Amino acid sequence: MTNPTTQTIGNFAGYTKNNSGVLVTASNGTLRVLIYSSSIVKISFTRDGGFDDFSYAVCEKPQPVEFAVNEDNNHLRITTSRLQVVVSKGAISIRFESLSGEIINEDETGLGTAWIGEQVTTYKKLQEGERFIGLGEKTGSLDRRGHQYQNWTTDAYGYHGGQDPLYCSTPFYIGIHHRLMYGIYFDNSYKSFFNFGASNNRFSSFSADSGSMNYYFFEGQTVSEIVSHYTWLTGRMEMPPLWSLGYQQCRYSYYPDKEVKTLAKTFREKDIPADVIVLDIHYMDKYKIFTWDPKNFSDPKGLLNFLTDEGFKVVVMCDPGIRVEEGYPAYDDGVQKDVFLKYPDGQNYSGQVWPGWCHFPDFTKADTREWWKSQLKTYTDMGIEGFWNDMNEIATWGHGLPENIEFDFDGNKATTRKGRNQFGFQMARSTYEGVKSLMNGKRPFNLTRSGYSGVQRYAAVWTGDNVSYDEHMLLGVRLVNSLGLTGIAFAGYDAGGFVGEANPKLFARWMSIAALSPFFRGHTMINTRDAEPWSFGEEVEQICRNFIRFRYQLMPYIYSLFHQAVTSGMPVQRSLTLTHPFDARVYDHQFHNQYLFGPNILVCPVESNRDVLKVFFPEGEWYSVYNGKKYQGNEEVFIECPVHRLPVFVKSGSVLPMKDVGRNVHDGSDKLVLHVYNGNEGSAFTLYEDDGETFGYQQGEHSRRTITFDASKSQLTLSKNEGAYKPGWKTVVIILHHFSKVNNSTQNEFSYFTPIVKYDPINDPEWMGSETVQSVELPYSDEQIELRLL
Ligand code: MIG
Repeated sequence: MTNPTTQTIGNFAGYTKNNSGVLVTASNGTLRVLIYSSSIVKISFTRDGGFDDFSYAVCEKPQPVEFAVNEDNNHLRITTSRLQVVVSKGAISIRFESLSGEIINEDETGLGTAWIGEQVTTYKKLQEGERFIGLGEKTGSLDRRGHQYQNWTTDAYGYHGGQDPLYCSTPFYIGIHHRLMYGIYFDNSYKSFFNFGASNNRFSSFSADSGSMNYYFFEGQTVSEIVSHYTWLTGRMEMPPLWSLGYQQCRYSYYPDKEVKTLAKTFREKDIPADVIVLDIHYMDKYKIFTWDPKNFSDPKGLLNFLTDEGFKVVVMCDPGIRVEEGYPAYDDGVQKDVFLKYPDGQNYSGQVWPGWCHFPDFTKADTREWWKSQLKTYTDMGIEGFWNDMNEIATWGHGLPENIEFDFDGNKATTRKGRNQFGFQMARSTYEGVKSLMNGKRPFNLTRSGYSGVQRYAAVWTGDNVSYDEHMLLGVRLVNSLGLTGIAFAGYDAGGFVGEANPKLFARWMSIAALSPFFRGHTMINTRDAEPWSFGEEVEQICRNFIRFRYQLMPYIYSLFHQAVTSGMPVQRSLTLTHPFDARVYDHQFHNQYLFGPNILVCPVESNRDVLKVFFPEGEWYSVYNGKKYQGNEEVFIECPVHRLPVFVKSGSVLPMKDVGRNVHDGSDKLVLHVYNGNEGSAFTLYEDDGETFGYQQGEHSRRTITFDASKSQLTLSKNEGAYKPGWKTVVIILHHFSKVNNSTQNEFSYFTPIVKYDPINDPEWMGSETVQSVELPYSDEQIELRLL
């Protein structure tokens, strides 16, 4: 046996064209170019003539699109209406060009795609000034240039700011240079490696331990277009239940049931809106999934009824490990139905985790998914609608999952080496598909810790066991920004931090930021101090109340943002690279935590102990949410940010659809509240509504209305209701910021927030601030509604 050295498919020998692309034969292998759409091309290399096209991530096929193939002495050129793929004759090398011939991305000549033994790598030329974003749940800077990463799903308890890998593997990134950009999705679930010019000045590369070189190249003019292409290919989320967008209260763990009830009551007594109480592992009997602790949760149905009456939903912990114990129904039934992961000799694999020695369902097997569903029925029968998939990296004591465990892979047999990265994804899928089919048309909420590209179709993702300190809070923001760029719009972090304990200021700041994130949940580790909104004193309680209430006011806006994620894959929490990819300031570490919450709200996360922050305002004008103060865009400005005033700004010319707050997301009044922020540029926003709980919206049971502010005519229009759903609003309240008096308007002092009881006006006279606004009330109707604002 010789030591493996680098091997390629060699030199161009010839090609054939077919309906969906081109097959290029080379001296030592084959290159296949498949056209998925005019902007999406799949590139595959093989040494032996075989292509492995099985993929859990990809859910689309090549579309019938026009493309031309031309040949000259040196190149083969495949042209769609958006893109040219140029294959060099001689040593195979690929270049992607725009129609006008600009190089968007190209193989590094001389390196190309190559194997060393089983390991396969594609090397791309590092372009001048090239930046890299995405790759999902990866620590570090927004711009990944100069760094390398690994995809290998890992239980990363208490991870640090530079740790890699974490829980999710999503091998998709976006490259940006010279006012050009592209996306690459490497469809290979072996342990994979990305190098963005780390320790070299020649190439960026992606590589896997084994398996095929299959990658998808996405052309696009904007980052959102590329994210939309990627989520077309790997799928998008369905509408989540509205309640899951409310505040979720978690801890490891609330027990016994009496404590859960007290918790629920306290939210109501304190007038802090909340929708969910999460039951972590202690609800189970000795950590065994599908059971209830007979002492601490003796009457689960009674508890659920109580919580339902209080307006709460419940999310339950779902661990994959099934305790090896005869007489435990899930175990007996699982053994009988043969659903577990196995060693090559057919023995079920056992690993140790909370319940003791466990077997693990092979979620890559259809029968196992069906079995998992039959087990979950015990929850859905009780009326539980929320599910939390944890420990699915797979996490076991010892962190040494053997590599020879066999996965069914839906008939494509694989080992841990290929299966591990897919385990969490397929568990999330099994849970989602299972409970969805059991819930009679109601939408489940599903949360997962581990996942792979495409997991957005089945679950929200949270960033696991973060740590209670300021830098970790900001890291969480960047992780969610990056998950959004990687197709996972419904993501969040443990507000307050999981490991360790927050101090009052940190907790307040964390809750303020998290209130403006897609998935909003407070959580903390076992044996830590209480971490509820009221656990840190009266002032912190009021700050938490203020920001939780602000989120609830914004719910019509937030829900509409989720609908954008459903239709186009657009993230809810938006890295500024989505709108300003070529602006160097966006990547500057001073500003790289900033994001847009939807198109119109700029959030500037900042450490809890800082009172002043330099903020980068993108172009346009921006208004403080506290006092309406106006800031010019395209500037960097120092902003005061005492702990009760996270820097948050609204874009001029925009309209925020809002509502009054009740105890949960479904509560409130029958007033639709439109906040209009004056500006020279107008805006349009689609207000999306539906019943919030069924899949009827997929059959037209929704309401869509475009809210347009036409700045030149100073006119606000709410277009006629489209769709079969009729929202229950009776009144439209229009609140005009920075407008002079309009017909029939009343003028008043306004604030989204309520004063802090113990607030010290001497040290900070602008405790929260307020502004003078005009308001107008109109009757709501399904017909077009117009208001002149002159
Ligand atoms: O070994 O269920 O990340 O959120 O509270 C720890 C207990 C298992 C890890 C999760 C965390 C959860 C905890 N779980």
